[in-house]
Amino acid sequence: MARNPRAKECFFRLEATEQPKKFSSPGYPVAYPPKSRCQWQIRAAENHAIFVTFPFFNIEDDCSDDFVFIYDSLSPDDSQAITEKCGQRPPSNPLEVSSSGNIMLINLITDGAQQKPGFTAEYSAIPKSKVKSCGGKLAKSHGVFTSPLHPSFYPPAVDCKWTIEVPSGKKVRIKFTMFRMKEPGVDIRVCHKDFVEVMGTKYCGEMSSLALTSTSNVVEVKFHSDESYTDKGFSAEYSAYDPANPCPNQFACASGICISKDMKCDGWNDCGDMSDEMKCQCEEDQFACDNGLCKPKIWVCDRVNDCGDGSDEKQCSCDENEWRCGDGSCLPQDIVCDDKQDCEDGSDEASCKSSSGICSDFSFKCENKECVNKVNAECDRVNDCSDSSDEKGCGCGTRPYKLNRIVGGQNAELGEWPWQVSLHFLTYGHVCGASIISEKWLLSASHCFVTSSPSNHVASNWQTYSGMQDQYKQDGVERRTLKRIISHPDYNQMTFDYDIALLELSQPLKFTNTIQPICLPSSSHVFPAGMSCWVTGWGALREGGQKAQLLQKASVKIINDSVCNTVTEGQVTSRMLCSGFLAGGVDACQGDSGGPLVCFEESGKWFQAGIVSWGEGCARRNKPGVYSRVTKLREWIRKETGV
Ligand code: 4AZ
Repeated sequence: MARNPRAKECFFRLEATEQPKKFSSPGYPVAYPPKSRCQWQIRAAENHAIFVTFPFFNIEDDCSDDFVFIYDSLSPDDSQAITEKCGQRPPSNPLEVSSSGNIMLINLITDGAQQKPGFTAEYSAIPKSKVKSCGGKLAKSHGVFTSPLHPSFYPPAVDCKWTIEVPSGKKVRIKFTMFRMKEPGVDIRVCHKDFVEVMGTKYCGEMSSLALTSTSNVVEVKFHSDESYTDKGFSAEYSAYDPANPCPNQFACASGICISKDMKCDGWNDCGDMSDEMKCQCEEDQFACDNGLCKPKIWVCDRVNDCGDGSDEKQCSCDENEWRCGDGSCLPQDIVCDDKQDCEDGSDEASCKSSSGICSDFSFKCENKECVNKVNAECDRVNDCSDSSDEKGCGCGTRPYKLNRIVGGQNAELGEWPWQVSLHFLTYGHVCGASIISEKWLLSASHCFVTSSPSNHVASNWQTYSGMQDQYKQDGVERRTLKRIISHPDYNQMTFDYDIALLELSQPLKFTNTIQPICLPSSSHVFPAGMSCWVTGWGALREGGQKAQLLQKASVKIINDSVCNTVTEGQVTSRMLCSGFLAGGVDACQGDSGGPLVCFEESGKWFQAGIVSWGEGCARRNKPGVYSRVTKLREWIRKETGV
């Protein structure tokens, strides 16, 4: 660092007081300089710690190029590193750190390539007692406790102990609603650095569901952070329960949590530890897996390993020299990759690497008419077409913000689904969803516009909101009116076939961190059965329920076409696909219509597989959501919009 002539110009000594003060990176908000080595040394009075929050943070995405390093010391000593961060953070997930003592060092290191706006920071001194005082006795029958300073990063070098005591005869259930104590180079089975310890077991890393039960009416929870690297910590709820009746009118999982009795032996791991699926007598419509689990019979031979031991897919395999199509039928092996569709679902031509140049329905067609027989060749960062047309128009399907994936529940974060649009009709507020496919075009469902009321097809009756997360907040939201609604000419109001509409905006959108287009899959793109995708919207939170204020997200699985056809009693056409869970519980619902079903591809981009269309009710068992199949409608979209 001494060799860098710029170092002196970018060295700051700051004095933290209880009154917050601000600083920002050089060049903010335009861009930080290339090859900078900036240091901010912050000091506070004795018996104080330093708290720093970054309201704005946008550093290059790759931490090996540019990064901010924060230390619990005045020199860059790795053993006292608090954290290293890069990328962009949305305002809903600001970086907030604190020191353990009255000193802190913040370094900004940048390389010669891309320069981003940088950061703003607010620093203040907080009494050390506020940082270090944690733990204590919890004697109520239920309550909440968190790591110090949660949801900010906890400080380094802190130990806390909570003693939870409930009336004798009762036991304690502890549920961590958020848990993140990740540190580089830590084996989460050992947790030798930061940890939470309950009844002799140490927990660290990132956990989405951690629920524990005590063996008596008293339980201790210890929290330890060492000198280096901190994280967001945890938030936990505890409650007393009667061991004779731990879950009144519900099923008690071995982990201690309670679930609805209907969820026992339904083929789904609802407890998280499989205890609801053990000791089940398989019903007539269930398949008995070799490992003792029961799964719905219609899941057998759907190419998803539902049993976990493969037994539900074992007996469906074809002979050695045969190929098994998605619907389970067996055909001679030599029909695979012969550029002819032999299986009904095209699976025999879906994964052919060699490019024979012959075109089938399953090849990607380059602009120069060449064909590429490779699965999902578009936008995968490999030039497959000699004219590179497979990698054209790929500025889509990415989310600029670094997201706070640890937030529990199904509320989406700002910027998490930047292609999601809310469609408002006259004075009704939100009625349908849509997705951004270019600056000027949105994709939605025909049934939002073609109804018994002609006014639904009048463009000027609609308002579109992009970049929205909360229906009551306008920050960063772009409102556009519609110039034109194009519903598919073959849309059938009775069957919902061709349930797709294109919306032309009166004014183009400007793409931002929270407004981005989704990638459209080519007509040959394959979204295999069993793939996990996401559906988003402000629709009803349950069947017949109220619409959501905050954008909701749900992870759903692509369902095999023959299973889809069975459960919908033959109502699906080739322009539709099923996604969800046959056990029910997760689904799109009224008000989500027109919104996107998106899947993350290995190429690092999100593609839209479906448009929320219909379903029998919402989240019912054996009634998955039905979506318009974008691949089948891709050419119509191109013809109408040029996208
Ligand atoms: C609707 O009414 C609707 N469960 C959308 C999706 C689903 C059901 C109904 C799927 O817009």
